[in-house]
Amino acid sequence: MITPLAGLDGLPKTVRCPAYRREDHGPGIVHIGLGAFHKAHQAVYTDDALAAEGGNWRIIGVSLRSTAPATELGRQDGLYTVIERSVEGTSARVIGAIAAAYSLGRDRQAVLDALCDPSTRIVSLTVTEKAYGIDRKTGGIDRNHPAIAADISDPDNPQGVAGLLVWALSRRRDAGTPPFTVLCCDNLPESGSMLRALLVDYARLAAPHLVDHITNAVAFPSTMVDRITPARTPATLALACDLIQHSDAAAIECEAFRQWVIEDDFPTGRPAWEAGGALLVRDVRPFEDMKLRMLNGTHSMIAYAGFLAGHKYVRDVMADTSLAVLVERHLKAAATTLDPLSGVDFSAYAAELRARFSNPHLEHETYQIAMDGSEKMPQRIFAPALDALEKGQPLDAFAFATACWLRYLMGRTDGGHAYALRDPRETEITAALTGAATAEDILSSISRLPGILPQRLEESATWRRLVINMTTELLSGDIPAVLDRFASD
Ligand code: CS2
Repeated sequence: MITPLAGLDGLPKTVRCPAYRREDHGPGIVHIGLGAFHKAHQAVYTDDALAAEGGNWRIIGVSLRSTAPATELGRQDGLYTVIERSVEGTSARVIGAIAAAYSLGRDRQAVLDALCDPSTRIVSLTVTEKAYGIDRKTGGIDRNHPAIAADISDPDNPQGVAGLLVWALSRRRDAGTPPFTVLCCDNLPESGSMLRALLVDYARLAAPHLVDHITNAVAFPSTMVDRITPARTPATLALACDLIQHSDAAAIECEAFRQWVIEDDFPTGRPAWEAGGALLVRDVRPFEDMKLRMLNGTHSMIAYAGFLAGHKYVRDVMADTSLAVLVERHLKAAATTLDPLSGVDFSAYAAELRARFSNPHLEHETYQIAMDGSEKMPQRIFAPALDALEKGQPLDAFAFATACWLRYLMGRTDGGHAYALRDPRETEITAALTGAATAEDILSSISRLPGILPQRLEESATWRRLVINMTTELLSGDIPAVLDRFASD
């Protein structure tokens, strides 16, 4: 009989288990955003760190919105399976790094207590780009963002990232507790400075006495995080059950590859993440740019072009010969915008990415990656496009990705099938595009939305011409044929 995962006894020998006694290690991290990516990434590195060097560094996981992750993990004493899948095979590992799992709505007091507890020395985050409430034009807060607006009007009852962190930093300072280190693990450029600027701007309105403290006394190391982690499906849970011989409602699956580059700035200490292979460096920016432009930028291009061409998974896009050519071109164009990075060969990195995208065991949906484009395109496509423009390099690959996104924003496939954009600015985008029929109308309508397309790019006649021509072709129907044409150009 299959019983639920509740402890480590009775697991098959093939399953890797925590190599430390969980009860010997107290919590030291509060992690906000208890999704699959955190469970596949930072929690795994922390598990390795605990096994190698111990310490009180287990994680209190917090979901801001849903209750499911906390419920699933709560029932299993924080244990869950990571299924690692590569061409070499499939393996299961049970992670013990999560000490407690909360949902803000349900366990509010426990979350606030954990944020204020002196034992919490790091607060890390994977909440996705849209949850921060960044105004892309100013780098400060977007006052129309629902969580920011709610927290400004009631800062003592925080709901969102900025509100919670500033509230907790204020309480800690009043209590004479050193501030925690804030570690942003989302796919954002200069993630540490970005989050600091956001909190400072929020504090100006909600807690002006804290502006200096946040500016000078709190560390915000930047990071580059990487592990492809598709959304979980019923097949994931069935596979977990086969592998661990127990049911595991919190299991996730991901690729075997993982990478973490971290700026080493932790005044109150950190787990020995290098034991899991993390690279601790002084400057993360070049790694962030490489990953955001080559991996994530190509991913977004794959998502829009692939979805429009009728491909469900990233691996199907890689098996399409025309799209594979366009992927290779995009990787090359993105690499060309980067400054050299000592010890890293961008063409080897590109080859590795092509192999990772082709992983036959991952069901990574193009529609999943297509989500939240207005939050992703600026750092993934427009920033390298701007650099290319300034360096006099070709803009074609970035214009192509942009044209695919614009076509995707029409919300309807060639065959007339309507789909939701799943973008935080969906209502605004759809309203802006109402009545837009030509590529020129579409580009102008999206350009008018604040904070999406950089003005210097819009001012480039070459850029506009390329985007308009490519979008016109994509609007002409038979997208696979259009993609074949682009690939053979
Ligand atoms: C993807 C990322 O969904 C997306 O936007 O590009 O989640 C990607 O899989 C990860 O950043 C890989 O580390």
